[in-house]
Amino acid sequence: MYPRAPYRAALRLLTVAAITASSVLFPLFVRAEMATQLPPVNAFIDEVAIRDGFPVAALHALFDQVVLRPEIIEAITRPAEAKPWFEYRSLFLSPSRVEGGVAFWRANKEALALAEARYGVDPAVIVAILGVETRYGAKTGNYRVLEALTTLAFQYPRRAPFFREQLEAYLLLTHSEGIDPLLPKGSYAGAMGVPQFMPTSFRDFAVDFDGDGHRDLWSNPVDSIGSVANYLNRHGWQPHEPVAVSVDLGGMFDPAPLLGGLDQKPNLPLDKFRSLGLRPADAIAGNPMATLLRLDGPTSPEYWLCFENFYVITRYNHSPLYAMAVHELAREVAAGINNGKK
Ligand SMILES: [Ca+2]
Repeated sequence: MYPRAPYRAALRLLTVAAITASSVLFPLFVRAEMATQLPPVNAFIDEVAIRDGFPVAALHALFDQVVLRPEIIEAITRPAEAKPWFEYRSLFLSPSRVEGGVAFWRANKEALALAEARYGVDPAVIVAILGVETRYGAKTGNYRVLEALTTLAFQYPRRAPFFREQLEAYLLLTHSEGIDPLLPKGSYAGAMGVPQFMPTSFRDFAVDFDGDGHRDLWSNPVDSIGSVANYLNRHGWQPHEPVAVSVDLGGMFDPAPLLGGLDQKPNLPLDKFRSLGLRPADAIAGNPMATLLRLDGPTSPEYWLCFENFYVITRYNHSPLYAMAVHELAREVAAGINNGKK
């Protein structure tokens, strides 16, 4: 039943009053801000249309449907990597994540064996990366990738060039893969699928590992496994070499001058650390290049010697905390697999 006319008029007045009041108090909630209301978005569209040969009208029609998401700017300014190590570690080393890794490994053992044969990468590390990123594909993110990348490209000045490059790569990627760019979902930063590839990584390193003609990182664990292995291989993974080893300082008073740089690139031969009295918890063969890392334990610092493969994992996510979580999860999942074989 429709309200009678005088009632409708009163309702309209009330609505106008409510909107006016709320736009003073809560301007963000009045209505969503559309991307094409921002002049730089329209300039970007015109640029990309010329550079990549997209029809300009189609791009404008696409971005007319893109809503800017202020909550993404909030999320990116408080990442998990800002936590101390012992808190960060507990997020990723839970028993359920270890058990999930053992189950994922068993369900995908042929693809993992093939990835190791083709790319030389330890299956435990591939499984652990997928576990840390998305719990083996269970949590791939609920933001529209197009909206996340557009918001970051135009409302996060600190990294605008990076996200504009990712946005352009995303348009090219969805075009070449025949995907509607409005559909894929991902993290608040626009990372996609089981392995959380950014668009440039997807274009450069994703592989169709099951040979069905599509690179599907959203729902296909086989393509995801091959793509992570290819990514690590292309960033210099060294087959059968160690990642990191916990180290006893052997009474050294101040290890600070030995600590590696921010990027954890190995900078000294292991024998140098051995000669200074540092004692690795596990035997390490040969004399590989290493770097010393200090992490915040719950009561005192932890020290680790990290090798080239640790650095390679930081190419996936530029954080030593991330690489160490991957390394420890890989070890625990591998132990679970080996226990099951006995
Ligand atoms: Ca495929």
